[in-house]
Amino acid sequence: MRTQVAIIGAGPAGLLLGQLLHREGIGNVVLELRSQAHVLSRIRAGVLEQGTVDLLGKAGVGQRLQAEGLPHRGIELCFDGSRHRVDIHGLSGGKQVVVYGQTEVTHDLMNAREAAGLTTLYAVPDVSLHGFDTHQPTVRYTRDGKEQEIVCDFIAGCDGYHGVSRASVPPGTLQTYERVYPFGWLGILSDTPPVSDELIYVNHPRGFALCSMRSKTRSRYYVQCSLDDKLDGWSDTRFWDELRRRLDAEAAERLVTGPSIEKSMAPLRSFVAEPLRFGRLVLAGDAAHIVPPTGAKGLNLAASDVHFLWQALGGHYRGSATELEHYSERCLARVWKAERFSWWMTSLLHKFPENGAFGQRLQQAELNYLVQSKAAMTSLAENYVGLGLEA
Ligand code: FAS
Ligand code: PHB
Repeated sequence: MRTQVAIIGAGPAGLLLGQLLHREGIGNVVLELRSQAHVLSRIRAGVLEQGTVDLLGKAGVGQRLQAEGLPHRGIELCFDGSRHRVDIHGLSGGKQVVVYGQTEVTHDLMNAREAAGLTTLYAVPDVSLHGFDTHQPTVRYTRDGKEQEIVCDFIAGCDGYHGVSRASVPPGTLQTYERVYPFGWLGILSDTPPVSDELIYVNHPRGFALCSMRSKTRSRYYVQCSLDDKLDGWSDTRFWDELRRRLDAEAAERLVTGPSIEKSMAPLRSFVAEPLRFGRLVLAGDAAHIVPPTGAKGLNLAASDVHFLWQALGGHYRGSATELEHYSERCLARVWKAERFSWWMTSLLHKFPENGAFGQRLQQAELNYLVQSKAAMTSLAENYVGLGLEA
């Protein structure tokens, strides 16, 4: 088989890139390790920056998002038993975020890809990348017991943190930066009305909690948990009790509980691989970087990488090499600012026993300063809505 761009991974980065390239008349094939059903079963991000919303519109998949997405113009910080609203909209010069689950984004992109009759190979277990230091790289995989090969101009590695793309880069050509956090997030999805109209980020002596949502009738909650915790050790009852203990009295009273329809644990890390391009192999999204989800940046960073990659590949086929040459540095400028913000939000809101009583008091001082300082809340607001693409 021959195509212009072979895309590895059918997560939001791979599917969004495939859609944008198709609308540009650039042929592409997507190869995905897991089944389509498995990809759709994963519950992940929930908050979209306006830039991501706009890009999904350009990809032709903004209709349901416009109809069902929930615009959010503020968040609440809860600590010392009370909640403080941060006026995201007012402090960011009128910007907002939209709550719309990553699962729905993926669904919309898959439907659009299918409607366009584009090739997506699911459940491909052994993808390997070759010759990306030449102008004719290839991707190999097995189907029906026979080795298959795709000849292409570019390989887009959109296969996440554990994917094959970054792993295929020759040793010594990648510089990586990583910070692993000493805790994880336990998340629950329930068909219960959200405890509040806006997201509540909680700093509590027992640990972090987050109250989010997917719609007016479907809630998404998280509690900080130990890396030693096991999912089967967290019954629904234990989860709801723990969430209630971390909320302020009014929210705890108002919390509507119910059976979980999904429950999962995720470790937290900050990670960046540099550069993002190796000849005709380019990395985008979680394949290149990971942020702790506290700042709601993971999916949005994947979208901004895809924006730059769409411009770079489009430029190449129009005869301009500039955008491709600057792809990595343009992505990394934005990635590192989001890494900083995600690290800052995580450091501010989670329990770090190793930081001791002094560290805990510093957190309290920073939270009290934050909610009393327009300048500090403005900084939070402009990062939360997302810095501009060229910021
Ligand atoms: P993805 O990981 O979404 O997609 C990569 C795709 O590549 C997957 O479908 C995978 O199956 C496939 N793949 C892997 N190896 C392959 C191979 N060898 N061959 C072919 N395909 C391969 N972000 C937030 O903003 N908020 C959150 O609450 C949040 N929660 C998260 C929870 C978890 C458990 C994880 C892992 C991430 C979470 N994130 C969250 C971040 C998440 O939303 C990512 O930023 C987003 O999925 C990035 O999209 P992609 O880059 O497409 O990577
Ligand atoms: C979510 O709804 O899954 C979500 C929202 C905000 C975050 C992280 C996760 O910061």
